[in-house]
Amino acid sequence: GTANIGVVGLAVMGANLARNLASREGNTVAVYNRSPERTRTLLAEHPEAGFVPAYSVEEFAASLARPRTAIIMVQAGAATDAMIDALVEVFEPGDIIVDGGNAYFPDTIRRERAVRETGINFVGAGISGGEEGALKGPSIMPGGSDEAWQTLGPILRSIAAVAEGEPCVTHIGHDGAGHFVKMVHNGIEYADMQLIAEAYDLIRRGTGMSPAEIAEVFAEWNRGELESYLIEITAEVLRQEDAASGGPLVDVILDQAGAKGTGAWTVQTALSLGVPASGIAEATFARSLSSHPEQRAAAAGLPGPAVAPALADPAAFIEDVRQALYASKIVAYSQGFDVIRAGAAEHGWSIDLGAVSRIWRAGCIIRAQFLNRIAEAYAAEPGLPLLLSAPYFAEALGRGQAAWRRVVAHATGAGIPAPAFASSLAYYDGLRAERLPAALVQGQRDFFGAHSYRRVDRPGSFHTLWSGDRSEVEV
Ligand code: NBP
Repeated sequence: GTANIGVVGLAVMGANLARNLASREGNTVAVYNRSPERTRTLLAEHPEAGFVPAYSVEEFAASLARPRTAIIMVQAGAATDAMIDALVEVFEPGDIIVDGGNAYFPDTIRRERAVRETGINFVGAGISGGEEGALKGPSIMPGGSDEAWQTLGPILRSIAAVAEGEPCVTHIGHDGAGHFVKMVHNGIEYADMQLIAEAYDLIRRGTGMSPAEIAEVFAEWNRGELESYLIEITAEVLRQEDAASGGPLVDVILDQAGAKGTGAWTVQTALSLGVPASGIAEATFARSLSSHPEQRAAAAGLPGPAVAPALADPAAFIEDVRQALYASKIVAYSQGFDVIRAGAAEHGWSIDLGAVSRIWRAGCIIRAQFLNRIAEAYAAEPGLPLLLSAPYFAEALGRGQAAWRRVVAHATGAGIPAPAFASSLAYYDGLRAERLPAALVQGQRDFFGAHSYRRVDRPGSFHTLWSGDRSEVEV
């Protein structure tokens, strides 16, 4: 075979990734798709790419130079399993199968274990950036073995997005580590989007500004510390007029947010790891709440505040919202990195958190200036136990916390839901509290379940004889 890399699955993501690969010096790309029409169309539309087409997996395997390296970009789930099985039949030990789809990381762990038995390398690689990223340069999060990374690294580096001269790809860790980190990326994306949506809602309902006027606010914010792709596209969406109604597009879009499951996976994973990823959870729940029209109709008549609080100074309020957004964003990212750290410990992955923040600076949906600050925090202290306690973030939170409180107070007073703002603030206050009412919870647990408690003044575990003479015994 003559091709150094192959792509299986030529729907929009696979076709774009194949074109990206073909456009890089030194690559010859073999392409295969279950139904031959897609392959023919891709070849017809992109003769410049010099693709080597295959119409069976046998032909595909024969077209690849050894060790064969193929990236699967088919529908996640059963289709991915089917393609892996088919490639395992025609590949040989030392070859590399990459799953670039959106797999759930436990599936990747399972597939890696099964494929490894055959001597073939299996790499689950999270690829972020959507269609455009696949074509022009995505952020890539590969797992799998060190051996596979030797071959795959240079190829992936050649097609990845570039941030400040560095390709946005790094070997995340073994087996499912790449898909795990991609999952958390999406969870953080949910939180970031929800925070921006809450900021918009608060400004709109607080000041009465139009979406087009609020677009200018976001455009302005995009020139400061909030600079990011999501803030940038928010301005674009808010500016958009609807041709049919002549009004803002955002006012005619049905207000029920969809989800493909990666936010829920992140929250489920965080729960089982015992990591309080409350910002991501609130963002995921906010989408669920929006998507229950029957419940929203049932609640529509429930009372809100009798008198809406007036805003004395709308411009000052907008600045408060900006600071609250930045503070809440710091919390969401800190929580996301905690999920990665806990997942790495649980699964035995050695994940460089600073490197993760660097490969998210370009190509992916959460790309932002802000990620440089995270990279700097981990560079200064690789073992940082809590991202938001790093000096830069601690200072920013200290600066923003008064505004954050005013915004959450206004939201609750006005009856405007701001679950991600409010829960992030509660998380911040919970962490910094000298004493938590967890002491009372422990007392309750000891009362009804004899679960025992520890004391602040001496070591050991203790139980109060609640149904006896209420003396304390050591257990
Ligand atoms: P789709 O997810 O729509 O899948 C279509 C592809 O899967 C076609 O090539 C189709 O072949 C193939 N396929 C199916 Br369906 N069942 C198959 C089977 N049993 N055996 C072999 N092939 C099968 O494509 P996509 O939207 O390009 O996404 C590809 C992957 O990338 C997915 O995992 C998706 O979740 C992920 N994705 C990522 C992003 C991102 O931003 N990172 C965006 C979009 C998608 P056919 O032509 O013969 O039907």
